Amino acid sequence: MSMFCYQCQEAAKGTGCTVKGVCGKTDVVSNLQDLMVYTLKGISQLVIRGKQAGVEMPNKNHYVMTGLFMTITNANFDDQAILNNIRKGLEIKQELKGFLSENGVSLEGLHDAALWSATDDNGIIAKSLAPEAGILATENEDVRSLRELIIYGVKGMAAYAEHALNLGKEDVNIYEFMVKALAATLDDSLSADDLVALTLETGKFGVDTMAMLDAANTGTYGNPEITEVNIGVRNNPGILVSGHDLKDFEQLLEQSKGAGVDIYTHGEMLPANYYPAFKKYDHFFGNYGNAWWKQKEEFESFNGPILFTTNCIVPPKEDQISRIYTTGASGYPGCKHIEADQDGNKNFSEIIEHAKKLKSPTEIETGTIIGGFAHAQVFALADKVVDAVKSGAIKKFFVMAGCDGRMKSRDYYTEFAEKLPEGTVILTAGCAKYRYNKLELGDIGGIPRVLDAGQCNDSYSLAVIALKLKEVFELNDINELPIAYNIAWYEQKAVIVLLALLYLGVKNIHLGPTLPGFLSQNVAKVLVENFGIAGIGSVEDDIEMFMA
Ligand code: SF4
Ligand code: SF3
Repeated sequence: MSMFCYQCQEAAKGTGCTVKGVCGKTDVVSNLQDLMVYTLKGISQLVIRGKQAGVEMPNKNHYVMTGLFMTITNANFDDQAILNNIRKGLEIKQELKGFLSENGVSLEGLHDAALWSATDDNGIIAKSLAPEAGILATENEDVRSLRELIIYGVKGMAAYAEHALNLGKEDVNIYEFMVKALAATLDDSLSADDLVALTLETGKFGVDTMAMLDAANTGTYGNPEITEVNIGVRNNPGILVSGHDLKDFEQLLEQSKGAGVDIYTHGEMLPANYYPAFKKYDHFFGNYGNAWWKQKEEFESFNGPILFTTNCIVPPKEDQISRIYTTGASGYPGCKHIEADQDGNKNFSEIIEHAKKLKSPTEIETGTIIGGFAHAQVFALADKVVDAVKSGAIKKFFVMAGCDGRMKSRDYYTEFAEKLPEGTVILTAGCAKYRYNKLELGDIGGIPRVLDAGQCNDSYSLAVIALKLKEVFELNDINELPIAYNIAWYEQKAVIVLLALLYLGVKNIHLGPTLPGFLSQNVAKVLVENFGIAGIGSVEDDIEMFMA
């Protein structure tokens, strides 16, 4: 075994990747990512030590957040970028240790994660191979499972918090929670019950983070509105933008005005089409392609350069590397990385000039898809929706938010959407939507049967809609609503979405296509018994069960 990672749904054999990631991550990158997290845990323990002694510690919140973000699935494959960031972390640890000593705070009893250091890159690489830096260092399977569940939740939280920060919104309570949670995963005195409680608290901060990002997005770009998105192409050179960061998207749109280059969204950037502020750009044409895992073929036919603002990157073909640019927490060896200046501004001129030299995109689809059903838009239609429920025209809503992935078993979700009976409406968010957002599922009295709220973080919108419906129908419990949850997960953002829903009291969520490999039998049992979490079965059986 040269690595161990089980943080995503595609973990080899459902239990963990041990030689190379199914995602394409090498053992070197995987081990460095583990060491990155280990270093963040150490920094967190140092911060907590100072706090407990009443010392105001230097603020390292942004470093912790970005470090976590760099380790989520399919965000960063660049060993050098991760190595550089670990080096930075070691400097921070030195600074914090010095600061504690100067303030008379003892370093005694601190974990190796806080204490270790290395003098050069060889030392860092050697440490990344040390057993204590890896996930399996926690021997008890249940404790490991809970610790990792918390860490993955916090990774997703960090990603969303960074997007909010890019739009000028942050919340120190969220950062402090990340630090507390990371430090707690080093604490052997915590019982399984303590860790279960911390898992739920992670969900609470997940709700806060998604609410903050929602406020940042809608406060900056307006409320998403019903939009028909063009999925064809135009005869100009184009730039394809993937990932989740709207600030990057805006900066590219601004800088490419009048350049004769069209901008297209890809994957999780599709919901950018729904925001009023982006509609004023004539050169913003529409969406090209599907969910992340089809990118190799779609990037081939796109012909132009691609900008990754976040995950999900699939290791590209050798001859595509020169056309792919990364920014923010994302990275891939050989791809040009665009850094922000001190004010957060990025210069995209190179990618714009690059686009001008390349062919316009080859058409792979034509027509439009509809979306933009985040909370404000759905509230604007509330009377219609409520009437449809009261009249029985809508019998049930299905929350089918989350992620897509390349596994064949995910055909389940397309088939499930196709076979849902009349009178059902799918509420979606995240790249899971690509499994059914191009099907002809019709509408119910003008309400489309697939309502797309936006990106995976906009699952928050779906929770807000559910809470509003609970109020309108004067129910005591969110679980009394005619809403079923059939969620597809893949990476750690889906973990924070799931924990957020659990915190909001949503029960009986079905999770697929497989349950997380990082859930031990006992932890899975806790989730089943307390929250009614379940997997998926056959499409027919599941529909019958949900409709009963
Ligand atoms: Fe395997 Fe997923 Fe980890 Fe990649 S992120 S190494 S596919 S478990
Ligand atoms: Fe998709 Fe990666 Fe999760 Fe934001 S782009 S949902 S998988």
